[in-house]
Amino acid sequence: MSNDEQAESALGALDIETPSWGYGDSGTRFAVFQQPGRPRDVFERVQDAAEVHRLTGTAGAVALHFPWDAVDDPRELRRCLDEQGLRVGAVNPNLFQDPDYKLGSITHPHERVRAKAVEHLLECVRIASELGSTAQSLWFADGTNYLGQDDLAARRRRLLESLGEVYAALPEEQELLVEYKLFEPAFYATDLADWGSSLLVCQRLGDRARVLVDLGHHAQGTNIEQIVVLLGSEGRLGGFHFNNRKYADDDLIVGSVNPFELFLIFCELAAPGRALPRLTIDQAHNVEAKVEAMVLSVLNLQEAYAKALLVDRDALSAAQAEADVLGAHEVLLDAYRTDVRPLCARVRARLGAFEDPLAALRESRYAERMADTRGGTGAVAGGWGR
Ligand code: RM4
Ligand code: MN
Ligand code: MN
Repeated sequence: MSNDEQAESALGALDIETPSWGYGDSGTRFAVFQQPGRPRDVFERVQDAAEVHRLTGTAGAVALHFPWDAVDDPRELRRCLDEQGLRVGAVNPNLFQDPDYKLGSITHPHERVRAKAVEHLLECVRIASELGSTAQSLWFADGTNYLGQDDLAARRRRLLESLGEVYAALPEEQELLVEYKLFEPAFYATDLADWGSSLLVCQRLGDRARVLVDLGHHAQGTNIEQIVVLLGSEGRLGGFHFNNRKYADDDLIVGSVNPFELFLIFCELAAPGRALPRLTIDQAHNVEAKVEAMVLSVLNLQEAYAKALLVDRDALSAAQAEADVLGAHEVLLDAYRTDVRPLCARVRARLGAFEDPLAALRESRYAERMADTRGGTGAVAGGWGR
């Protein structure tokens, strides 16, 4: 197979999870903006996810968030996913909205609150089993705002203890993905602030605990592609939450602010001998149309991956071996400058999707049809809008 054929076949196998919570109402710290046609429940969120997959051919799974996506009978949700031609992605517990968690969840100073948090995590393990999901994706809002507010070492002990309980209850087919975030909502000391803090926890827990990298969760200027290499070489890179940011955890469309960084990340994710980890979009589209934003996000991921697949790895290794600093750099730039849009369009068509998914979305009038059937604005349950 030629390099191009190889790239084409790898690109066709790209598999992105879109987030149920990215379809519902969301907002800034200041307001939640309601959009006409927004899904009113998890079944309609799944319907939107299916539309994104139909258009792009590359978004075959949907990540779920509980209790936002809670239903009386999980079998009904499983059936709905099947009917829509989607798989269930990671299950994301929610330990950041209940007033009990104001001072933390699994690190909270009070035993009662920690027990409640652990019980929710265990419930999510059960839900995942019922839905056939293979991952718990954990993000904790835990941390402190003022020095002296709580004992940092004790918080670390509580965290390990609580997660130890959850890990022990995890069935074979599920893994724990442990996300970290430097800042927000705690601003003095976040309990899992960086990849190192998460990695240490994962190493204590066991092989099925791995780190999840969210692109909005680092200090400015952090070299994410190097984190991919470090975690990858320890076998601990569990997954990615894609989005883009300018300043903080902005959750903008992936690749919209810094497409070059996204390309560099994919260069490491797709390096020879590496298997792609779980790839999920984690975004909140506050001012842009949601389905359209998700489609564009998938397209940006396809293009970044395609460019990374076109890197001439032999030429790169040769230049590196000869200490040809700018020669090696040029190999990367060559791939980055390639117009991969025709390649991506070809692959999408082969997958039974659309050469131009955004045009197809507009022509189908999906947004208008949903606004008609689902109604206009007004807060709905499940998600930030509730
Ligand atoms: C957090 C984090 C989590 C996501 C929530 C909604 O900042 O990225 O992954 O579930 O936001
Ligand atoms: Mn995230
Ligand atoms: Mn985030």
